[in-house]
Amino acid sequence: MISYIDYSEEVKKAKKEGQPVVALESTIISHGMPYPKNVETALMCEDIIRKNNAVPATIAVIDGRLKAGLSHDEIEYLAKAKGILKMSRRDLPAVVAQKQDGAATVAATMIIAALAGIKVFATGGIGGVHREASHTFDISADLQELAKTSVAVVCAGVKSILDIGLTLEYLETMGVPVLGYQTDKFPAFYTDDSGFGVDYVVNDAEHAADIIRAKWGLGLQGGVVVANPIPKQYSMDKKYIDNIIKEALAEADKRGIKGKKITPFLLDKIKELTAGESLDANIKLVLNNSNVAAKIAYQLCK
Ligand code: PSU
Ligand code: MN
Repeated sequence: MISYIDYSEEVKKAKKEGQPVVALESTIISHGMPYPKNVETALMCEDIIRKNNAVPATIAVIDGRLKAGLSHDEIEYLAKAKGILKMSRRDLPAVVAQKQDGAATVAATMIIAALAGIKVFATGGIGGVHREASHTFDISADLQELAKTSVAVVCAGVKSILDIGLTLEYLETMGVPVLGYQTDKFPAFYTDDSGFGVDYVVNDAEHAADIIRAKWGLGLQGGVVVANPIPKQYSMDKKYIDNIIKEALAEADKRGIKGKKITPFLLDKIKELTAGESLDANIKLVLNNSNVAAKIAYQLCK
């Protein structure tokens, strides 16, 4: 069988020694944040993971090679280059065969992490069921991936640019447990409470690892969502951000923006309308998720 994956030195070593590894996605670098905050954040996430005795594996495809662990230069490249493909499950075969570059979404990162034997993945927010999905059919491939690929995803919930209630229904249908990390409230990315609950509350990383281990021990394939709220001191005002999101959605509608372009468009618009406050919140919550993911990966290794 052809090997499609290249490991960074530190990931190779960690795998050999049975050390914990945490995957990080790259769509957030190429499409989720502006330069140079995107590089700075990506590198800070890696450092937080190392400080917690785990090894970071930022994931992307470069020249058709699946990368489990990127160099500094590769991260810089993905952060700066224009027009890097936002790559989900459906894009992977063509990107590999045509030796292209691709920034990995949550779905693509889960696939590559699973191939690389990585069990835990930290990101900002997962994709979900879009508002008006009943006629647009826009449901992120991230949800199907969570249904079938066995990687635990630590995130700050989903943004209310999506239909949070329908996203949670979809996860229930697909058998994906949603664990609240030290909370019974499902977080809404910029805010720590979406108004919806979680399935199970976990008190700490060990508790989360116990449930994740039991899922896979039972032979139940698929992911687990660990919903880790943005720290209280950084949580934005709900009314304020809801109004901004409404405005951003109206703008997207007016311009006819659809499909894979909609999430990056809305993120950028929200950043502009909040004069950068949403970007600061985004950075804080990703760092917080990297911290928790490293702790869970460590517990799973024990
Ligand atoms: N949510 C964010 N920031 C992001 C994304 C989602 O707050 O950068 C990215 C993730 O990579 C996620 C993808 O997997 O958007 C979902 O896109 P779509 O809805 O097109 O599947
Ligand atoms: Mn979509």
